[in-house]
Amino acid sequence: MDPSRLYSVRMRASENESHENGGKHISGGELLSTYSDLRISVNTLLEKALNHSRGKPDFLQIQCEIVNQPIKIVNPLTVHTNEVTTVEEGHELVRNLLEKTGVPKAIIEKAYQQIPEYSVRGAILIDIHTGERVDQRLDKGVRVSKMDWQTRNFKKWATSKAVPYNPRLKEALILATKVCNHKSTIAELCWSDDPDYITGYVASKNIGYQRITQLKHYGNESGCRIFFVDTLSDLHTYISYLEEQPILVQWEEDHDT
Ligand code: WAQ
Ligand code: MG
Ligand code: MG
Ligand code: MG
Repeated sequence: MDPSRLYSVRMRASENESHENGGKHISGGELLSTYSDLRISVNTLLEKALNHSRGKPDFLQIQCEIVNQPIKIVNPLTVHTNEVTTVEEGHELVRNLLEKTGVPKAIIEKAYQQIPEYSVRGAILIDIHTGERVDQRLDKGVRVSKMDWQTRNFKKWATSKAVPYNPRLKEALILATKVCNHKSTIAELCWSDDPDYITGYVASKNIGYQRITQLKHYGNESGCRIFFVDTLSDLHTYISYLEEQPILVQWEEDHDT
């Protein structure tokens, strides 16, 4: 990839109406592409939108724009898979892991009480001191973008870690790595809104990317993406980091030792 000419490519798709007109979110995606790979990149996101378990889109938008800011290279979070046998066990583990990252117990419970209220196409930000949602983005949430991981390097990493080549894991690990790389992020909690995917995770800089094999039941279309933050006064800077700072995940063998 020629880092001097990278494009940010973003896709969003919804059913009935566009997102801003109340349509149901089907799919979103973001990547970085060279100019010469733009056709392939746009097609990758088009395929993602057209073949989605949440439904067929009536509204679909793909946008390409050149990245002007310098790109930051970041090592991926360490991945660990926790096998659980029930959804309840999964959420018990979520609570334990979040506590380990430094989110207070009462704030974790408050967040859980709020989860059913959220139906957003991005992430919501919860302040770890108050337990209140602070992003004020309503049903949009904050969409993290301008991030990617070159396929060859990802495959090298996956082979070395004996992780199956899973594009969903790749996507989520890129996002979590970017989000947890900011000092104001205390932890992230996520599971998919896709009815056919039940593995989720808790991530932070310290505990890494902790996959949990069951965080909901098959068929359930309620997802979750919460960033627990300690941002105080610089919320605007934090959100612009999430949306604007270009990040390339890159793994070097000797980084892990
Ligand atoms: N920025 C912010 N929020 C996002 C983004 C983004 N770029 N992408 C998705 N979300 C939010 C949005 O609200 C979605 O509805 C929700 O997250 C779930 O997104 O095996 O597939 O893409 O290790 O459905 C995690 C486990 C899978 C992967 C998560 O999420 C693994 C997943 P989805
Ligand atoms: Mg999506
Ligand atoms: Mg996704
Ligand atoms: Mg989804």
